[in-house]
Amino acid sequence: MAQKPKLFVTRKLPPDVEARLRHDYDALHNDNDAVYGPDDLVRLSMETKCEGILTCGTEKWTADVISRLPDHVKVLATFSVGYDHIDVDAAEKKGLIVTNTPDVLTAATADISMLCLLGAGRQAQNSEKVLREGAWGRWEPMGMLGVDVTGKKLGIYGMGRIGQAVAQRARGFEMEIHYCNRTRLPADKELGAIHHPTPEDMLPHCQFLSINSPGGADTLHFLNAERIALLPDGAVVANTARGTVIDDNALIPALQSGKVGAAGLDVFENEPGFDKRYLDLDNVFLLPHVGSATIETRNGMGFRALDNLDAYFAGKEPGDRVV
Ligand code: 8YV
Repeated sequence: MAQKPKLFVTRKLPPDVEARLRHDYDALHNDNDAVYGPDDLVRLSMETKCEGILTCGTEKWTADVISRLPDHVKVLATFSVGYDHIDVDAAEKKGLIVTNTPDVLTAATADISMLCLLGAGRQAQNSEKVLREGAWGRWEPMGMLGVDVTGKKLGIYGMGRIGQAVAQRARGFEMEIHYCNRTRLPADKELGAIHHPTPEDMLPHCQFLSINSPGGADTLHFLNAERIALLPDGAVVANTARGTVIDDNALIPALQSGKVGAAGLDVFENEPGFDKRYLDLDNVFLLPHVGSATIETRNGMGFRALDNLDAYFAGKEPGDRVV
């Protein structure tokens, strides 16, 4: 019987994914689910003599780590659609194939964008707190007031797969969809959404703003003080993309002043750390990066990553090759 390919799996994955891994690969698993630092990544790649690595967004594949990988490592499959944790230029230089997991988490992440828009808009965190703290005294005409989502203008920054799925959901709330993308979508994908070639053009329309762009250098601190100033007063901001897209030093004062009425944040710069000043604000709805956190979606991500690895080891082109 042919030898199973050697794989290094950096995190503990859902049981059905682990079962397929054990069936098809000679893999080093991470049963304790430790998060490996740069030296561990290099050492374990060497010790396992692996040809493939299955990683998550928690591992940082910097140019330094990639340059120190042994030459037998040929393919790095990430269990994520985002790949800002991988220096793709360094990977390309080393001839390392990188794959990701698009499509399978589009719906789950778009759902969480809507949850952030609704949660922040309706101040869900404060309502829940009142119940948890046993402080629900009486119904009040002016108590727990949020703002309507229905019928408002929603701007989507980053109209890729997830942005389009947010638009589809927001249409159910009768929102007027605006979007900012380098290229305009064809009519069958735009579905009446209003294209803005620049953020500066779109932001003044955004009673609600949903950030669905990739992370990385191109979008670093996109939502800065100058751009926040362009939003309508009291705008609601949701981010399920990457924390780096928001400059916390600009958003936090805007939330304090009420310039930004509320924010729903699922992602943060320097996760699992985050700017603790958010905790002092009652107009933020906070989640710990759960965009793709459903069992169906996490299975889909694992299977998609394995499909890519299976293709590579069968001598075929992986479907989701990034470099
Ligand atoms: C994941 C994500 O939870 O896929 C992505 O890019 O941000 C999340 O869905 C995480 O990165 C898993 O590795």
